[in-house]
Amino acid sequence: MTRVLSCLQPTGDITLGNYLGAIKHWVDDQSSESFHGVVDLHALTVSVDPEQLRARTLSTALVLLAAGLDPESTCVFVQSHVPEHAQLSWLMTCTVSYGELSRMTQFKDKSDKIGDQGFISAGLFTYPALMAADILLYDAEEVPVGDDQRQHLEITRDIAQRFNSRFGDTFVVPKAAIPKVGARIMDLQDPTSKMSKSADSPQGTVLLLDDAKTLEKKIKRAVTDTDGEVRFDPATKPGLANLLTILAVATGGDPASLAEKYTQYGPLKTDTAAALIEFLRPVHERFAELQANPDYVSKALATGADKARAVASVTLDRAMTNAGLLHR
Ligand code: AQP
Repeated sequence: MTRVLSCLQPTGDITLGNYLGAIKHWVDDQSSESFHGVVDLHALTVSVDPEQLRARTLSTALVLLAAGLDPESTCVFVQSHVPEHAQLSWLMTCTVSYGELSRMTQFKDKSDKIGDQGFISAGLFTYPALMAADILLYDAEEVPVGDDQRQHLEITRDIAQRFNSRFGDTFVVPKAAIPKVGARIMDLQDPTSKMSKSADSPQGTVLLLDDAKTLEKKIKRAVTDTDGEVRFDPATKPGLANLLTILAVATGGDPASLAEKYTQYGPLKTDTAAALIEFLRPVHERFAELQANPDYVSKALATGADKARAVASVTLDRAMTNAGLLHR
């Protein structure tokens, strides 16, 4: 069985992009070798209200369980409950170079957004080291992620290989598993930008927990183009391609074949909204059930933290020993 790890940041409300690009695949492929975390330490790299962070961490964990991760077999945990992440992160910080960190597009994008006058934390610069620790602690062979995470996987592989060549075989070098359809869901109002939790685009961002009416309104108002021809062409018709992709994932079809069934944009939007509402209904129902059962959620997270620590502590110990740190 393949050891799998992938995580989610509690940086905002979970989007349809997070679900289609990542969470759905975690649920479909889950096993006793799957580890999925809510990485709350990453959310501290930008300023955030403590109460809001706590609430988002809990609701993100709830979403993972509502989506169908089974905490009896799959390990579902909160990153800060597993101190090994922060500990290994220092070793990773000392294994990655300033130059490599400077080339990360997420640092450039997020620091540009904050601007020269704002507070750019050192954590926003060094977070790839923490992310490498998140992955390498679990000896993960595969990391199922959306397309935006390619650069993070590359730097993690580079860090693992460098550490292994300096200190001997310590880490499994992981590879990314990126879905064929739905790996990059775009903003409905700006289909050349990725749909994102922290983007300031309320009409362009479909939230996983949007009610049916809101969802329908957002899909129907999605930006398309004016040539009126229905075909799957992400380069020249990104808005339409995005809708066809959403419809394809919701119905288990293929975007190019689905395009052949339509001659007008209106019916495509109507069908996409209807399919999406049905597709998300079970997640909404389960989320409401779990909200009413906080004991179940806290027990699941406590079990997840114990299971995660049992694996992570062994890897951390191996890495510390190989790097030359003295045993107590
Ligand atoms: N638009 C997307 N399409 C497909 N997959 C996506 N993912 C994110 N956006 C899309 C995938 O969701 C997983 C969790 O992402 P994350 O929480 O680690 O952070 P992210 O990739 O930076 O996601 P966001 O929503 O854009 O968050 P913010 O706004 O905080 O930066 C990952 O597997 C990701 O690929």
